[in-house]
Amino acid sequence: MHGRPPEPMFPTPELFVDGAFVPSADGARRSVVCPTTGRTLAEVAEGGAADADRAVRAARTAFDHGPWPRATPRERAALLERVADLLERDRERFAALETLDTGKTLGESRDDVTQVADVFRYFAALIRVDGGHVNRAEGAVLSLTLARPAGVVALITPWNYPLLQASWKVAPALAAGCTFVLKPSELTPLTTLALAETLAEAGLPSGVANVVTGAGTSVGAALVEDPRVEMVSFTGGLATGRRVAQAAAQRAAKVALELGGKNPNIVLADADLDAAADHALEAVFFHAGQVCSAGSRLLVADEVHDELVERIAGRVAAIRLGAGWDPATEMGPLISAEHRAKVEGYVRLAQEEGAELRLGGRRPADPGLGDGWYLEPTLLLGLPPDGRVAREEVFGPVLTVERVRDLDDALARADATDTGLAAGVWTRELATALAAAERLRFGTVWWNDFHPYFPEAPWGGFKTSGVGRELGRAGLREFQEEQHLYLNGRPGRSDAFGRGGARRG
Ligand code: TXE
Repeated sequence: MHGRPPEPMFPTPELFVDGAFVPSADGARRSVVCPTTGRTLAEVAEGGAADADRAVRAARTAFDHGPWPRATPRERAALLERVADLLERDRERFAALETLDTGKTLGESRDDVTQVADVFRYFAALIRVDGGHVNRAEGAVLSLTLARPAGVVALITPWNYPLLQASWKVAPALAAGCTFVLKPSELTPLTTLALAETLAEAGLPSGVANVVTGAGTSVGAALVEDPRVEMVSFTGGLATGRRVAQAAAQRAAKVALELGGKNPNIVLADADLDAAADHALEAVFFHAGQVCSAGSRLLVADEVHDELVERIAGRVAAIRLGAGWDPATEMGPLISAEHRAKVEGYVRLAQEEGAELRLGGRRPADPGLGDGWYLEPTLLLGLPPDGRVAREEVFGPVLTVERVRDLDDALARADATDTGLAAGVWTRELATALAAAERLRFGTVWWNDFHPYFPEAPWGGFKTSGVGRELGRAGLREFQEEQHLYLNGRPGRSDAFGRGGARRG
C-alpha cells in the first residue's frame, strides 16, 4: 500500500562524545519508531545525566584548550562549507532518514536538506564579513566591538524538523567558535547522529561537537543545569521552554528559546482569492501542521468568507494521505500516538467551544494506513475567538476558520493570544499590509504569502513565542559575546588619586 520504505545507511546508534561514537554509561537503549509503520527503526543509545556530564566535559576542554575557538574565521568558514558539500552529497541519505523518522514526505525532507546546506553556507559567509565594528577612532584611541564565542553551549531540538532545527543552532555556534552538546528529540535522533558523522568527516576537531541522545528530563535537564554550560539554545514547546528558562535563570546562563505559536492567516475582502486559498492549505497542512509557524488560524473577511471556505473545503477533502516515500502522498502521519491523541482532543474541544466540524477530524478508514498515526485533514468553521482553541497551538492538520468584519477585527483577534511567531496578511494594498504589520506583534509577517524563510532573515517570536532570534545576523549574535576593546596608543598621566589633590579643583 505504501510502496517500499527507503533503505538508507543508518548512522551509528551511539552517543557522539569527544570525537567518537560510544555507548551510554549504563548501556541503556531506546527504540526509535517509524510513525508511518509503527515499526522500530533503530535501537539508539539512551544517554543519562552521566553521559551529559561526560559530553560537557569534552566540550569544555575543547573550548578552553582546543583549536576551534582560536581558529580564524576563514578556517571556520572553510569547515562549514565542507559540511554543506557533504550534506549535498548525502542529500538522499539524510532525506530518507528524516522521512522514516518524522513521517514527512520525501519531497519535504529533500527540501529540508537543501536548506540546511544553505544555512551552513550562509553562516560560513557571515563569519568572514561580520567581525565586529569600530565605535570610535579618535587620534591614538581606538574603540572596537569584537564578537567572541559564547563558550560551551547546549542545543536542544524538537522532533518536527530534527535536522533543520539542529542546523539553525549548529551552524552559527560553530561559526562563532563555540563548542556544544546537542540533544535531539528522543523521538527523532537519526539525522542528528548522521550530522555528527558528517561533522567528523568534515574534520571538526574532537570535542567541539557532541551529541547525547536521551530524554529531556534526564539529558536535557542535566545540560541546562550544568554550570559549565554558558548558554542554552532550545526549540520546543512552551511548557518545556519555561522550565528550561527557569533552570538557566537559576545560574544566570544565557538562553535562546523558540517556542512555537498560534499563527493567524488574515484574508481581507480585496485579496487574490486563488492564491490565498492555495496558501491557506499550504500554511497548515504542510508536514501535517507540525510546524511552529503553521497558519492554523484563518481569519477571513465576511465578504469573501463563504467563497474561500468553499474553495478550501473541496481541496481539503482531496488531500492524499500516505507514507512519505510514496510519491503520490501529500500529507503523512503525525509523530506519535500521544501527539495524535492530543490533536484529536483539540478537535473535540473546538466543537465543545462551538465550532462546526466541516471535514475530517477522524482517523482514515483506509486499512493500508492503519499502522501509522494518521489523522484526516480537518476543517473547523465558526471557531469562537475567546475559546482555548483560538489561543493554543494544536500542532496538527487542523484548520480553523473565523469570520471577521474587517482588518481591525482580525487584528484584535490575532493580538488576543500570548504568542507571536508568524502571521500572514492577504490584500492587494501594500499600504494595508504595512499598517497591519505595524500592529501585528509577530516575529515574521508575510504579505500575500505564507511560510517563506531563509537564512538571511531573522526567525523568532514576540511575546511567549520565544526569546532571541535564529538565522540572520541575530542568529549568529546569539552564540557570541560582545567584547568592547579600548586601545590607547598614547597613554597619558592621571592625577585622579594620591597626588595631594594638586590638580583637583
Ligand atoms: O516538546 P518538548 P513536546 C510544541 C507543540 C507540541 C508541544 C509539546 O505544540 O505539541 O510543543 O511537544 C526536550 N529540559 N512544539 O512535548 O518537550 C525534549 O527531549 C530540557 C513546538 O514533544 O518541548 C526535546 O528534545 N529539555 C516546537 C525538546 O525538549 C527538555 C516543536 C522539545 O521537546 C526537557 C515541537 C527538560 N526538562 C513541539 N523536557 C516548535 N517550537 O517548533 C523535554 N526536553
